Order: sequence, then structure tokens, then C-alpha cells
Amino acid sequence: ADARVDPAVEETARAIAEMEIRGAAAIADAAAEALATQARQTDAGSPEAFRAALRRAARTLYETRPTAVSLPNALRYVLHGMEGTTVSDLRSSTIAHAEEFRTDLEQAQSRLGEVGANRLRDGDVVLTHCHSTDALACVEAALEEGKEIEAIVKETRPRKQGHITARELREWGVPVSLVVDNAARRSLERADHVLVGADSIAADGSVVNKIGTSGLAVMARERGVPVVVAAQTIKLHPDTMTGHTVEIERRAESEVLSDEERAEIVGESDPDGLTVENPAFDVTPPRHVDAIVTERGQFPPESIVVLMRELFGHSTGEPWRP
Ligand code: RUB
Repeated sequence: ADARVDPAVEETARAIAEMEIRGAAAIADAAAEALATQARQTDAGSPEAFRAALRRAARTLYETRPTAVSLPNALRYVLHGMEGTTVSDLRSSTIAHAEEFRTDLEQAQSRLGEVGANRLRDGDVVLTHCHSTDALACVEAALEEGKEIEAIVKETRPRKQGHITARELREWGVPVSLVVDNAARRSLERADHVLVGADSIAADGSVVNKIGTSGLAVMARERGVPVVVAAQTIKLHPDTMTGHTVEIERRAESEVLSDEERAEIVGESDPDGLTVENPAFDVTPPRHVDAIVTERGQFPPESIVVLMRELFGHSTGEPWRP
């Protein structure tokens, strides 16, 4: 009975934890791929050992980052697809489900893009935060329809994911103004939409996304600029239907402050007197969100729970528990 986690799964987990693989959709895709690899590589002698190996792999992946619900949703989808009474049946059903998940993910994103593109008019300026493949899918679809789109891209400290967004938009020929995060309110003067992604969406329509999204949404409301959240349904957080909250990841001080910078601030004072808070995400309340764009159409945030019940009514709890 070999319930060892495959080295390739460990490597995917490391890459997610260290943000070489990042963004909710990419994390879900990599996790499903890793489970398929685990299924292929496990030389389990019994169905029980096979199941145990897959559950351990899922747990290893689950423990990397806590906020993007696409990760447990992906793990649950693949593990629930593990069917059969022999190792060989379990293996093939798991691999098939992982592949199905990954194909669906890609198709959902392109359908979502077409829905989101309907909101964008020729000549519009979108203001983005962080890097979201779901948000960019809306821009891409609009471009394919022949619309001209411009972008104001927030740098997104401390990890500067705005650079990834800017690079992708430039590849598509979109004119990009890169701005520091502090320029958000001023930049809203010439924005037609705020367009962001999501890591998790709660049952009340709250949107959990990169830190800074909620402040941006408040300012956009003040300026009368609509806030559009592009999020495939795997971003819906089923546990929030039963009152659980979404855990906000806190990341290392080193992302914000180098050792030298710390030493300079602290000087001769007690080093414990300086702490760095580095939450990676924040919560935007539904009243500051104009629309959630999914592959199933566009929803006002207050009614997203209907979709959540339909799609995830029975899937809550830790993914490796039946
Ligand atoms: C990424 C982030 C993105 C969402 C959506 O945070 O907040 O907006 O994950 O991305 P991090 P996508 O860089 O910390 O992972 O639409 O690609 O799923």
C-alpha cells in the first residue's frame, strides 16, 4: 500500500505556495493536473491505497494557499469523479475527471469572456487590478468583436501582478497606462469600467479578490464607474452558504520590506515594535459591485446565491472527505 505523494505533486504545491503558479483559475488547473499525475504514478496495490494516495495528494495541494476556492472546488471535482472497484478503474476515472475539469475550465472562461464583452463598447477604457485571466478574457472577446479597448493597469503592490496584465494586453495591441496603486482615484476620472477577477465569491455576493479591490470599488462607486467582477462559477465558495467565512491569506513580511529596510526603520528600537501586515486579499461588499460575470451569464451580486445553490448545493467541507 503506497500512499506516497508523488514528487510532481509536491512540486506543483511548492510552485503554488511560492506563487510561480498564481491566480485562482491557474491554481485550479494546476491542481487538477497534479491529481491526474498522482493517479497515473501511484503504484497502489489496492483500491483503498489508491484512494488514500489521492486524498493525501489533494491535501498537500489544498494546504498551499487558503483564499482561492477554485482550489478546493477543483480537488473536490476530481476526487468525486474517482469511481470504480479496481485500481485500474479508479485510475482511469480520476484521470478522465481531471481532464474534463481542465477542459471545462477553459471553455467556461471563453464563454464568460463573451458575456463580459457585451458590456464593453468600442473605445471604452477599463481599469484593472492585479492579474485575472477571467477579466482579461472579457477584453480579449471584445477585441475579437473588433472593439477598441484601452486599459489603465494598476501596478498592484507588493507583487506587481499588474505587470503581467500589462504585458498580456500589450501582446494584444491594447494601449496600456500603468499607474501606481495610489493613482486609482485620479485614474477613475477617465475609466468607463473597473474590471477585476475574484478568488472567492461568498453567498451574500461579497467578492474576495486581491488586496486593494475593495478600496477601488468604493472609489469607483463614488465616481459612478461600474465595477464588473469576472468570475467563473468555480470561484463560488460553497461553505459560505452555511455561514463559514473565507480565509484571507497573510503573506510574508519580506514581500513588503527587505532586511535592510527593516534595520533602517527599527534603528536602535525594539525590533518587535515593528510588524508588517501583508494580507493578500480583501472583501468587497455586494453593494459596491455592479455585476458578476460568469459563464452562465451576468448576475447582480445579491442573486449569486441562487447559482451557488444550484451548482454547489451538496459540496461543502474538506475536499478529501466523502
Ligand atoms: C490573484 C487575484 C486574481 C484572481 C482571479 O491573486 O487576486 O484577481 O485570482 O484570477 P494572486 P483568475 O496573484 O495572489 O494569486 O481570473 O486568473 O482566476
